[in-house]
Amino acid sequence: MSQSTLVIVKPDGLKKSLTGNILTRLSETKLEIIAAKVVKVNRELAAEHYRHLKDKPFFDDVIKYLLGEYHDRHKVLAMVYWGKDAIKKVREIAGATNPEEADPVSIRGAYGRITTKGVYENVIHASSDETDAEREIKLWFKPEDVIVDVYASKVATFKDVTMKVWA
Ligand code: IDP
Ligand code: MG
Repeated sequence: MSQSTLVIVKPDGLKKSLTGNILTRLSETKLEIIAAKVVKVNRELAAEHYRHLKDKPFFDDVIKYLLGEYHDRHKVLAMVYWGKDAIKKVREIAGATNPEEADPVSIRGAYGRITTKGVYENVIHASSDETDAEREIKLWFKPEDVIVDVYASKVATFKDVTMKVWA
């Protein structure tokens, strides 16, 4: 069954110039990229993305990490991968959450680390199930950013919408 999954190259991945290596590893899945953008993450987006962790002792660290505060790289690369069993295939190549326990040939096993402060710098995010994938993709992307209609959308007209346009 075709699925979509959100992949994020986190700030450590960008700082360490790992984007090319990560995309090469992910291409082993033969999945299609159907959306991609560089995002300057704000606190609201990070907190909503990690809302399932809000009661964890490491919640503040994980927010700071995604915001780029530990890497002086205030950006991430967000992508949607699409195809058969996309969620499982990407999670397998990503590896376990704890980079020290992850398979050494997985992305997290090869490139991740736990800092002396205890932050899991595990290089990428990958959605863990279909419910999370839908919630996360709708959080990070607008319907027109995703070139396959993976979720229902509608046309809405707003009065007095202000937006930035090219000068
Ligand atoms: P996942 O990213 O493998 O889906 P989640 O449990 O959803 O794992 O946690 C989200 C992120 O929070 C992880 O990728 C990692 O950066 C961080 N994290 C999770 N568990 C811990 C922990 O026990 N200590 C420190 N950071 C953690
Ligand atoms: Mg998760």
